[in-house]
Amino acid sequence: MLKTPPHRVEAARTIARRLTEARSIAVCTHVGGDGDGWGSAIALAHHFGPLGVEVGLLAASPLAERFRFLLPEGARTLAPDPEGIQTLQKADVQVVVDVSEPSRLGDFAPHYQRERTIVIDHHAVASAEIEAAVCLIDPSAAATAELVYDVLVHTGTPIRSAVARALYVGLVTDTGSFRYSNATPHAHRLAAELIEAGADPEALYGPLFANLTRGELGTLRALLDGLQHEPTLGLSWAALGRDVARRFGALDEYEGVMDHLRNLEGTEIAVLFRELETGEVKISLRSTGGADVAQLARSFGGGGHEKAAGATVRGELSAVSERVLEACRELLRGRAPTRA
Ligand SMILES: [Mn+2]
Repeated sequence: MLKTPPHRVEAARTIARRLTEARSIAVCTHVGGDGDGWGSAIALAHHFGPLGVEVGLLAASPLAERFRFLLPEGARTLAPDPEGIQTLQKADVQVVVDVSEPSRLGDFAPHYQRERTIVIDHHAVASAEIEAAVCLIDPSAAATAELVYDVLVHTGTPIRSAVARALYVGLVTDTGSFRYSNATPHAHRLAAELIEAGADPEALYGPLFANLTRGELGTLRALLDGLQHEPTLGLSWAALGRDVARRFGALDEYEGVMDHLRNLEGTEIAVLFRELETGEVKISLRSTGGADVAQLARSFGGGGHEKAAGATVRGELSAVSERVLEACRELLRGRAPTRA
């Protein structure tokens, strides 16, 4: 079994005890939950459900189709409707995974009570944290799934294969399939543990990555057609108007698309703008070098990690994108060039 880093032991042990003693827990990840958020939440359901704990899986926004296969048999997720909110309010413990800011809990946000709230997260956030009784927060963790693993190890119950699979999904998606800087030796060791516990990387590849729809490929074509690149600064970006979403369907999962922007030679910051039907623009930022895009995202009311962040801003696509691009240029100009 992988050893929990010493600075995480106490919190992991406390959380393990509180969850084991609970009769009911409600677990929630952020709006637009990703592989790490849902993998972490569903792993908790798989682990504590069989221990007799009633686990409510809250969906601040709907569970993406491609993660549905991870759910325990017969399980469903609860929207922030009266039933979902009641489940949250009645739960002995309210667990928040992979969420750094209350606003990311959507309509569930007002219903948390500090003394019953547990936060497990790896985002680095300076302010606006969620108030909680116990926190296991470690920005050095590759994924929230890594921290959930620490908690589960301290319950004394072995990691079942369904748990290992869900945690592996968190790890593999948040590390970009073990390609980003968070693909640490510890993350690789954890991957080995999870594979030994029953996660099958090849079997997971299909539902996670080899499932592009024709609509998503159409979106990708539109994006590549409109790709912009400013080589002297290392800025690459593309903007997808509402017409693209109308034609090909809204893009739920865009990491694959982001990869094309990020992978363009000489790119330091990649930005994807997506115009939403709500009159807002969704901004996704990726940094390949030392630029901190989390800070940039925060200045637009968003958040995230140093190298992967985002925000949603009200306004016209062209106006919003020009403001964000100008901020990116300023950030890149202020940095010593790392590329010739
Ligand atoms: Mn994460």
